[in-house]
Amino acid sequence: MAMLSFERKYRVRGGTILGGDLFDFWLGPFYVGFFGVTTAFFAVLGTAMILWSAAMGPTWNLWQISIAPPDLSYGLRFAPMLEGGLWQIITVCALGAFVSWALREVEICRKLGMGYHVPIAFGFAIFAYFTLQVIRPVLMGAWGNAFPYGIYSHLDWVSNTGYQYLHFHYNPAHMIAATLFFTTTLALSMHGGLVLSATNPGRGEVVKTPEHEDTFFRDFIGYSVGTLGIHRLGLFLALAAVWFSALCIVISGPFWTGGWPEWWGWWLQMPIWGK
Ligand code: UQ1
Repeated sequence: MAMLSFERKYRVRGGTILGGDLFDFWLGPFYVGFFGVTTAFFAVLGTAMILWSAAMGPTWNLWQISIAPPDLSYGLRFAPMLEGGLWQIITVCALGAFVSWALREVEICRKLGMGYHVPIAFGFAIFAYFTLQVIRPVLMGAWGNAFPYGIYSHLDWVSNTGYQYLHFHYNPAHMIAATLFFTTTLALSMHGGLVLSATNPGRGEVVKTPEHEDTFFRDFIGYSVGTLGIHRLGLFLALAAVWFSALCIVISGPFWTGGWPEWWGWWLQMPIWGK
């Protein structure tokens, strides 16, 4: 189906989940929608708060600007604007924009009669952010446990938080997350390489089929996961990586306060070692 007739068929009103016909139109190629407007609202307001906070100093050096959460002494209360209140508003705006963006994806899926895989995948990313900035700080009793908004400062937060548990690589959920991230890149590099090898066979050669792709892996390792299967596997690996990342940080503090190397005591104390 040519693109123009495809668009005439599918680029129609309806399928919205809130607001009915309100903002149910396109701006050039972009769908607007009720949630496009709420995304813009939260993004503009949040960005304005970031600029306000940056303007309060002490630096305009892009690498050094940092907007910190309230001090631990504020607990879970609202803080004055320049003492973490701006961080709190920015966090609400960020979540408002992220969730709005996901719901706009849902509405586009509904218009097209597609599955919700893309918004669900994005939902995992939102969930990871929510875990770091809301769930874990609430479990620990203070917004001050969340990370600051700054290029270097958020990296320092990751480093400091890691060392707080002595050696974060001994965190079992961190181990699983890291393994899943590496396996995701392995799967995508194999998939990208395989598809390009089949579609770029060299001058004068005919483009190859999915049967060739299957056969390559059957010859190579005795197994092909299949052309649909590799995409299911890729989505699973990526989402599992994000899930275990969220898990590895939410258990650090709320459920394990010691160093992570120490957690492995259960293994060293197993009766099988004798004494
Ligand atoms: C694969 O088997 C396959 O099916 C033909 C693909 O589809 C194009 C792939 O991209 C990849 C990478 C594989 C190999 C993967 C495994 C897990 C055997």
